[in-house]
This record gives sequence, C-alpha cells and structure tokens, in this order.
Amino acid sequence: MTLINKKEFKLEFRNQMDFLYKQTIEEANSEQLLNTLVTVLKCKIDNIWKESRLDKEKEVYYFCIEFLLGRQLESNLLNLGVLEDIKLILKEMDINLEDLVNAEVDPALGNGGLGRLAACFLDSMASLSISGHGYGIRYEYGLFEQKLVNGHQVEVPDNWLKEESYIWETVRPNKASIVKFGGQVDLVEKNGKLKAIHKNYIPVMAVPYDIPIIGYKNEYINTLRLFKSDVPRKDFEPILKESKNSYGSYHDALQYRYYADEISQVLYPNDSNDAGKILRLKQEYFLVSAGIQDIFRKYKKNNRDIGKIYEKISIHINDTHPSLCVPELMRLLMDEEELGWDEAWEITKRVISYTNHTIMAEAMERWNIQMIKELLPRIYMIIEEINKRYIRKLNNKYGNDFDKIGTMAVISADNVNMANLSIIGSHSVNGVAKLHTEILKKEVLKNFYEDEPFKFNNKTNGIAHRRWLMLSNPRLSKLINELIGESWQKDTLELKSLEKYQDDSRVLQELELIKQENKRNLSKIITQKNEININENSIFDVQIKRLHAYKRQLMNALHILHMYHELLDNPNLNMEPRTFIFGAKAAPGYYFAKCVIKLINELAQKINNDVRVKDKLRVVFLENYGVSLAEKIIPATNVSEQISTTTKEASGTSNMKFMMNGAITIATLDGANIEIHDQIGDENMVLFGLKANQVLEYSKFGGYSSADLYSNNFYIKRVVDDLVNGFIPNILEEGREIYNSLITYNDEFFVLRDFENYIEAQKKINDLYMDKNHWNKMALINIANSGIFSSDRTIKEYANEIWYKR
Ligand code: BZD
Repeated sequence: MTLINKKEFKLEFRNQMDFLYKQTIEEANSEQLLNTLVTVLKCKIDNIWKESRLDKEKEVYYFCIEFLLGRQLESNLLNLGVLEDIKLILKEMDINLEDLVNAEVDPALGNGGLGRLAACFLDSMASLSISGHGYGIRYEYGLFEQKLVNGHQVEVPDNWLKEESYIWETVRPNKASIVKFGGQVDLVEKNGKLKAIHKNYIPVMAVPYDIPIIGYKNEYINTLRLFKSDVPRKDFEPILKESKNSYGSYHDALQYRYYADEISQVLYPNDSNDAGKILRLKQEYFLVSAGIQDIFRKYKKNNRDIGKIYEKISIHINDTHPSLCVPELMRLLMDEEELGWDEAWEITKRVISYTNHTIMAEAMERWNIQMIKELLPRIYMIIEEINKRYIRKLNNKYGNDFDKIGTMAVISADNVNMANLSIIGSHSVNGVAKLHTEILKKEVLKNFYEDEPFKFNNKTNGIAHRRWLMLSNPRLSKLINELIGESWQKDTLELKSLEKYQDDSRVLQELELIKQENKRNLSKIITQKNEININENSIFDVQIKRLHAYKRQLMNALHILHMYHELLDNPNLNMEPRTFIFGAKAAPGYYFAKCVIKLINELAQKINNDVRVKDKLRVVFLENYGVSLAEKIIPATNVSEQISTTTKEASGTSNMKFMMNGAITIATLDGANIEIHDQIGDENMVLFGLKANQVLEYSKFGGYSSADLYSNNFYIKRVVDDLVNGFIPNILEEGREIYNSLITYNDEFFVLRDFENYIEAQKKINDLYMDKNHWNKMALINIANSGIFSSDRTIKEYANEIWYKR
C-alpha cells in the first residue's frame, strides 16, 4: 500500500474534517464524512494526475454529449487499489464505508446505453494507460427523476448539484474559453487571401470542470472535462472586440445572462429522437468548440507545427451529436492557423473518427440550414463548402445519379445531414456490434460504404468489468479469485478457465448460493421501495433499459398476461414461480412508451393482489432506474430479457453485464446478442423470433398482417383483447393506444409476429430452471465466456485499429 499510510490517513482525515466543517468525526453526517474522505483522496492523487497529463505520444479525445458515470467513490478506491484498506481504516474510526458510498450522488448526465458506454470507455482507457480524455457538458440538471403516480410516469427535475459543487470535480477557471454564437461573417482580403471576420457575435464562456478518471492499479489518471456555460469574465473583454456589445440595459444584461446559463442547464431526455431544437444545437456547438479550442491550446504549448497535429491527436465523435467537430476543426485550422482548405481538410479527416449508434431514421440528426446559418454563420459557410466540393467529387464519379448523390450530400432538402457530415469528415466509421455494422454497410450507409469501404469497421461494445462484476458482485468476484486466481481482473479472457468447473457440483452450488444471496439483497430493496414481498426462490426475470417500442417491453408484459391466464385456467400448472422485474424511463414526450409503463404497473397491481397466483407470479416495476439501481439488480438476475425487434438494437450492453453475472439470456438474434451466441451457443441461451433478413424483407416488401394473426390465434387474441375489454383496470386510454399500435397500425415492431415463439422460449426457460444443476452449469459457462465483453477489449481495438493506426 503506497498511497495510504494508516496513521497519516487518520490524521489527515481528522484535520480535513476540522478544516471543512469545524467539527469532529463523531458529529459528522454521512455527506460530511464522504466529502472529507474525497477531499483527502483528491490531495493524494493530485501528483499522479499531474504526471499523467504530461506530454504523451498521442492523445485521444472522446467527445460525447453525455457521460453516465455512476457513483465514483467505490470505483475510485478499487482502482487505486485501496478499497479494502480504506474500509478497514474507516471501520477503526467507527465509520461504515457503505454509508458513504450510498451518500454519494449518482450523476445522471446521460440517457442510457450511449452515455454509459462512454463512461465504461473512460474507465478502460485509464486502466490501459491510454492517454484518453472525455469532453462533455456539465449539465446542471441531469436526466429527470422518475416518480410513479398511480402507475403513471411523472418527471421531477434532477437537481443533482443542489447549488453546490460535485465532490470529484475541480474547476479550472484559467482554462476557460469563448464560444461564439450568432452575428455575421465578413470575408476580407488580407495578403492576397480571404480572411473570415466574425462580428457582432454573442460570446459565451466555457468553464472546464475536471473529474479524475483513475486507472486500475496502474498509477494512471485521465480527465473527464465537462464544460459549464457562463457569461464571459471581465478579463476576456480585450479579446471580444468584435462581439455584440449592446448589453447596456439591465434587462438586456439579464437576458444575456440567461442566454449563456441556459446552454449547460439541462440534459435533453431523448434517447432516440432527434430533438431538432435550437438549444440542442447550441449545446452541441458549445461542447465542440470549447473542446477543440482546449485541444489546440494544449497542443500549441508543446508543438509548433499545427500541420502535424494528426500525429499527436485523435478526436473521436460518439454518435453525431459532436459532429460539428468537423467544421469547427476546419475553422480553427483555416481562420486561426491560416492553413489552406486542402491541407485543413486532410488534417481534419486524419484526426477525426466517428461511431454510429443507431439505424433508426427518427434518431438521425438533421439541422435546418436556416437555424445553423443564423446561430453559426461561419460554421455554415464551411459546411456549405464541404458539401459543394463533395458533390463535385460525386458528380465526377457517378455522373448524374441524383438519387445516389442526394442520399450522400451533406445538405439536402434544406437540412444538414449530420451522419453524412461525420462520415465524410473522418477516416473511420464504426458500428457497435457485428450485425449493426453489417446493416450500416449493406443498407443504411450503403452508398458511403461502396464509395469508401476502407473507412468502415466494427467495434463490438463492451462493459467495464471492474464496475459491473468486481464492484457490483463482490461475492462472485471472490469465488472467481478462489477458483482461478486474480489475473482475470487485468485480463478477462482468463475467465475462460472457469469452464473446467462446469461439472463440479460444489462450485455450481456455490454459484447458486451467491445468486441466492444477491437475490435476497434485491428483495429487500424491492420490499422497501414497492412495499411488496418477493418470493426469493422465484426466477428473477429482468428487463431494465429505456422504454422504447423497439425494445418490446410490451411483448414481455403481454407474455406475463398470458402466463396469468394460463395459471388462472390451470392453478396446478407445473411452473417455477417467477418475479418479473422492470426498470425503465420513458422520454417525457413519448406517449406510447408512457402507456406501456402504465400497462405494466396496472398489470402488476392486478396480479400481485390476486391471491390465486400469489406464490407463482409477481410483477415489479422499480421507479427511477439508473446506474446505481442497475448495480443492485444485475447480480441478482436469473433471466436477462434482450428481446428487441431484430435489426433495431444496435448492440445493447446490459446483455453483457447480465451474462458476466451469470444470468441466462432470452433473446432475439439482434445487436450483440449475436456475439453472445457466438461465445456460448444455443445450449447456453434461449433464442427466438424473426431473423434479421426476415425483418428486412418485411420492411422492404411488406407481407405482414398483424390483424390476421390476431384473428387466427387464440392466445394472441386473448391478451390483445385484454387491453381494451376492462380486464386490466384503469388503462382505458393507454390500452386503446397500445391496441391500435398492434392492430390498426400493423404492429411495426412485430410483437405479435414473435409472440408465440416468445411463449415457447419462455417455457424453455422454465423447464431449464427446473433442473437447477444444469441451470447453474449454464450460468458458469456464461460467466466463463463473458471476458470478451470487457470494454478493455473494445478499447484495445479502437486504439489499435483507429486511434493509433498509422
Ligand atoms: O447506444 C444506444 C443503443 O440503442 C444501444 O443499442 C447501444 O448498445 C448503445 C451503446 O452503443 N443508444 C443510445 O443509448 N442512445 C442514446 O442514449 C441517445 C442519446 C441522445 C440522443 C440520441 C440517442
């Protein structure tokens, strides 16, 4: 233990407590103790952090509009290698570490998979000693807090900062920069060259707040830099000569303050819809401009030749939200560094790489040109020029194939297509799982792939096994350590050697016992939150993710309804008791998703109060699903529901977390479920549903009628009718909405098409669980083969094949 000396630590802790709060440890509450501990730790890591910032061969900057970090204390202690020591020292001081862990806020600065992936990637980059840093926005309000009121979702603002600062952050006021909005651009001639002069703009200050990202036992610390927007400080005035300077009246000054503040005020709560709002565009440019200016400032400190920046810097844009990186980098290279177009363009492409996370048309970002023109006049000029030159190139290559050129253009139908801009302006485009990348290449981005096939590659997602196994499931980690030693913690592929225990009944029983204890823990939480008792011996069957039609929580609910009928018809049905657990937030404006939440809650109400099925069937909807809750649910899960309409889920990442914790997956062959299947085969997971080519054929050629299925299938008719016949109380409107989506609008996500198949798969789950020994063996094989899904593997691939590739 190099970082912590017991005696010294205790002394520092007491001194810090006295300094911060003028009181003793005994008098302090959990928040104060936590704050004190974090302050002490921050001092201790400061040197390592500084050293890790020194000039590196190449630096990666990961731009993302959201980062879903989760609580940091335990994870940081683990990575510093002092978790057990600190636990013990605190205990000697009569302090329970768990209380401090629970006292920490869970910063909800993201919607779902995309933001969480970014957080896992930061953890992996630091742990692999890769100089890789995140750039994001320090939203004052994160994703709304979900309350359930009479089964309806109600959104409450997430005031996570409570007008204080975040314990892990350090503000860096001297590294602030100015982002310019609005105004006009004049092109004036200077030394025979045209120079862009931006006038009358509104300046907004971007203030960095740094969060340390600590690598696992490698004395390496990267930075997540989040920007807060503000009005510029006085000392910026000399450089704001060309800005709009009419904030004379009090009213104007207040309006200006509001304009600046608003940008980093709140995270957009949409995970699958293009918001199209001007404030969102401001956020995107704010992030991009502040980030790239920061990179330039740092680069220029140690390097003279801006023309070689690609040797030292990689910029990764996570989805299209930061895609203005392309024109912003061009702007800085040309307007500030005075490079010509061609050189700037080559550099831009060499520096930037792009990840796509969705094929859903409604999620593809398109910005109205008028909006961009007014808000970002110089950026618009550059986008226009990129488009002009690109179309010229396409014309040369494809002649007058206007259809093709229209789909590839950056500007079409008065909109800027941000995916096209990202592809054209980068050297690498990747999808997040095999099938997803194939669909990008063969369908959605077909023309681009045919034009520049070398740009396209796949990087199957991964998860930080440190958080999602070592921390969230300490019992299982301990067992693994006992069986195969500790080296899997640094190389998860070593988990494979667990397979030699697949017929060892002692080990399998131990595994079952661990699951049982985790289930007991979760049951307590459920009882506390939902005031309902859970049968701890039932199968815990879990679907936790954002609520979306394509993720088909509805199909899960309809199957529960089906089981309920079967049980009522045959009370002696030979079935393992089941507890269905849901956690899901719906985007506030997504009516259908909210209807499904209401349906599940009313179903839960009805089933949980029906004594006839009391010990067999339970339904639980857990309020306010997020990272902290996931850490409790996943280790306690038996069945992982990954049932999206095939082709729609780009990857999924909870599927990997469940697998690593020994749950058995019931799944469609979608997203990374395919890679999971590649690892463990049919024998160790349960597959069902349409295949990708069938779904694609239906979408292209039609031929599906949900109404026919409904009329001809008793089981389908029974559950669909229940949506509108009063069988489930209090869902008059919601039931009708869902019914219409299934029957009137022909069931876009093939819920009914896959339903019978899903019922069979669920029966199979039931039968498999009846043979406990066999189930445990499957669980062990899942864990043993989950190593490939560590985000360490993913990040190594990004580093070798994209960022460091020469
Ligand atoms: O990204 C998700 C995909 O749906 C998952 O399949 C995939 O596993 C993860 C990580 O690659 N996409 C999102 O989570 N998207 C968003 O949260 C989002 C956020 C803002 C705007 C649009 C989408």
